[in-house]
Amino acid sequence: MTQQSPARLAGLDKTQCETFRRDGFLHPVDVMPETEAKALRAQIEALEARKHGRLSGLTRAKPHLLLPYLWDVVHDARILDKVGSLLGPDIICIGSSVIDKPARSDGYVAWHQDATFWGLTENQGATAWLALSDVTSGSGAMQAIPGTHARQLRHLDTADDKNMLGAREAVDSQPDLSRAVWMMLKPGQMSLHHPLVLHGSGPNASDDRRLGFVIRYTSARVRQEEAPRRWCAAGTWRRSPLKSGQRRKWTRRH
Ligand SMILES: O=C(O)CCC(=O)C(=O)O
Repeated sequence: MTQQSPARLAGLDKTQCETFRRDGFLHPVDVMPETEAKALRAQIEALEARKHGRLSGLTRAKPHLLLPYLWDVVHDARILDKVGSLLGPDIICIGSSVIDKPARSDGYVAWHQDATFWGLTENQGATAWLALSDVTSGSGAMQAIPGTHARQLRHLDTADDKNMLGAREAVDSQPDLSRAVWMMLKPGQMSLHHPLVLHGSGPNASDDRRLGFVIRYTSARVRQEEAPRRWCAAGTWRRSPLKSGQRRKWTRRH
């Protein structure tokens, strides 16, 4: 796997791991310099320009399978080392997406738990939400409610097309919004969230788009029970033994 930054150890520290386990999410986590995130954004925008200004839904779903520069992000040790701190050395990628909220748009993401439709054998996972633009309360940052990752809640179809979720779903109960935490990010930072933590986001009222590249990782022992044939793995990784002062290498397993 290509190394993209100078040798260093880049796992989460103990406090960060404890925060994720306690709250079900963690932010902000530095991944790459702002300039690098902006260069990724520019690559996506160059592609959009060639595709009449907007990526199709098909291209935005699992785009790392189409676009080498996003494949590299999925495999980037600066992300894998941190996800590995939470999930252990064997990790699988079960999906990715480019999530876009255009400037001054009214799309929102209703309060939900990601695992609702995933059908996983266990919720040993973490979503890495990498910011490619400024993510603020005004641009529609995600919010999450600490400690809601302990159990699966019932969801319903909101029948609202402004709800950007695939099944227009929302949790079937009123979340305690007084406990909600904003997950604001600068370009190049990510948040990490558990498959069961309750989260959502509002419209983008800012003059810039809110753009994120989102990668779903689980432990490699996790299987999809309900639709095994649609299990969509881009590969699993094994972590090399840690040697003092060296960067860890991740190699692909088949
Ligand atoms: O991008 C957002 O606002 C929400 C994304 C989300 O729900 C997720 O990544 O699980």
